[in-house]
Amino acid sequence: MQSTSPQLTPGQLEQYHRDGYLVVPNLLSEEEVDTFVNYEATQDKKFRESLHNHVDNPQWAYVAKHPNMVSLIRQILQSTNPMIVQTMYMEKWPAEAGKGTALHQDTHYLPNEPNTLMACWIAMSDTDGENGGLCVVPGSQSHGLYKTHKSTNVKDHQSWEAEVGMRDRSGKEWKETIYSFEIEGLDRDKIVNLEVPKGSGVFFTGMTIHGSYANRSVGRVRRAFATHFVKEGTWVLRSDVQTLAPVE
Ligand SMILES: O=C(O)CCC(=O)C(=O)O
Repeated sequence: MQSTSPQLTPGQLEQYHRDGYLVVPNLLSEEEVDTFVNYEATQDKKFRESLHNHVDNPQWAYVAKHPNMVSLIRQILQSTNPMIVQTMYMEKWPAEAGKGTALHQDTHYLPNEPNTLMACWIAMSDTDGENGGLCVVPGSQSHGLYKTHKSTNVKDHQSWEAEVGMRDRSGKEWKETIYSFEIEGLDRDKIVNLEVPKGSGVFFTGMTIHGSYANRSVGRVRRAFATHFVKEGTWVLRSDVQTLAPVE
């Protein structure tokens, strides 16, 4: 994908809305991915705990605002000015049996009104089921928010809990506990392991069930950069990520 304003075909858009996700090849070049990965290798890992590195770090902003991705986000959200909510860079090393993220819907983590949340997850190395690549449940975006419990598969998934502040449009504030959400009673046969090569991306809705498992490969690091977007005018309730960033 070389053009600065790539567009999805009607067939790709239909696929996105039907399945709740779409894999798009070659969003970033090999060189662009290597530049980011090499930069991150020099950084303290604590840096990755922030969800707002795209605001003041040029390397993170470069990926989060990449024109190939933003052009497709604009098209999917039918929005001239989509806004960035948060960014995450996730590395999973095989030697440490790097754990994954229990299967969830992003709306559990990022309630927003009206719900326009979506994500673009870019593979920063070759990824697949073996090295803990992204998996999705096609069509799951059409069934509302599923019930959850705290993740229980400790071999595969991180397990954590945190308290976050919430603020609604009227200024009312309260606290909520969020945790490693895991969908209750999920049929594992419905889970599809995606094979996403380095530089390619997966666009998915905030209601699409997705996650990942541990890296069980021999020597293949799984790297991914995820950016979460909403349409302009959307209210994100969590106060720690309420300040949205424009895409340019
Ligand atoms: O890559 C993963 O392990 C999970 C990513 C994820 O949950 C997300 O990007 O929203």
